[in-house]
Amino acid sequence: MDGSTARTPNESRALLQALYAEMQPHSLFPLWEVLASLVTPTPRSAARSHRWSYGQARDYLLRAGDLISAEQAERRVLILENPGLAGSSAVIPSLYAGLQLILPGEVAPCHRHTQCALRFVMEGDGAFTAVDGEKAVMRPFDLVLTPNWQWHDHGNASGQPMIWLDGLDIPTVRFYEASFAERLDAPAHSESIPAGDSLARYGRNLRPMRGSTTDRRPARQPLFHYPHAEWRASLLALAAAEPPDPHLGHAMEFTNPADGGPIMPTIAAHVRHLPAGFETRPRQSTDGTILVVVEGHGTAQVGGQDYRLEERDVLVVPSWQPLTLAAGSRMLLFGYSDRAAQEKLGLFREARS
Ligand code: 1HN
Repeated sequence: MDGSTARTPNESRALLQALYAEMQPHSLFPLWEVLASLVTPTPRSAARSHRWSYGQARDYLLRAGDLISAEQAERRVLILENPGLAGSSAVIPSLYAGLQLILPGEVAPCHRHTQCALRFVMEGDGAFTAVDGEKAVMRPFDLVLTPNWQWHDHGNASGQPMIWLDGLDIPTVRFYEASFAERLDAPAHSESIPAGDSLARYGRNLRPMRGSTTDRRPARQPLFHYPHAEWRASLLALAAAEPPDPHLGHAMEFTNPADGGPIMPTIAAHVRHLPAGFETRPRQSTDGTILVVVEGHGTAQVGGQDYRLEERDVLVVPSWQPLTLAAGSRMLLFGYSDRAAQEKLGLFREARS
């Protein structure tokens, strides 16, 4: 029966509202009311762009250092929570960022979990992260990975505090409801492998001969330390050899030597060089990105918002917000994003104007 022609628009609306009210207790809802917000023509991130001043965050972190030990806290970290994602502990919807402090003599106890982590050293020299019992001695602006389900503990036998940026895929793992974690009975894993062993074996375009008994790291994640001295030398050599890409500057990705792909299944990382005075053209990409200023100063514009950038400041650029960077002096930047996961899912896109 065609009743609709006989009804006024108001009557139809009232009947629909009554229908929705009846269905709701049975967990049934009309798609046509929400379709446009579910399937948007372009990405609409709830995340906002934001810059954390390193100096300010550092002061709060050192105050926390007076009040709670790394061992008590398990990890003494200030979360960099996106102001558009309150309560989520997320810096972009898929990833987490935090600043971790480990004071001289402290130990952060050994545990493992299904979340992947990277550490990017902001200051201090000589503390370590041990991954499955192998120490990586950390220097400023080194990148260290703790891949999914590998035992890791941190210690600081140096005389100075160490602070690093933690990047994890916590919100991604939460989304998939796939979080598992356990503590080791001992505070630290036994030191079963000499420090620097994996870097020597897998970090120089070599690896132990296949089938040899010395090929001991997990086949898919053999390398977990990417020293600043090495990535900086590569980036500056690239910068000396050719003009910068108009949208990126000189940019190099960190790769996993096992397959040439991104460093971990969910997280990709890269570094950039911008010559003094260089301004990038606007670029949008679907991967929400966390940028750290390693050297120099400049400005960023993200979706029309302007930010000043000083050494060690952290900037978050949400999905699809146009980014331009202008270098006041020669700038080196480190960045990580969810591009690794997006590429696997066939979602990654970029637009250059
Ligand atoms: C973690 O394991 C570390 O190992 C740091 O240093 C931050 C945040 C959430 C969950 C695990 C670390 C973390 C974390």
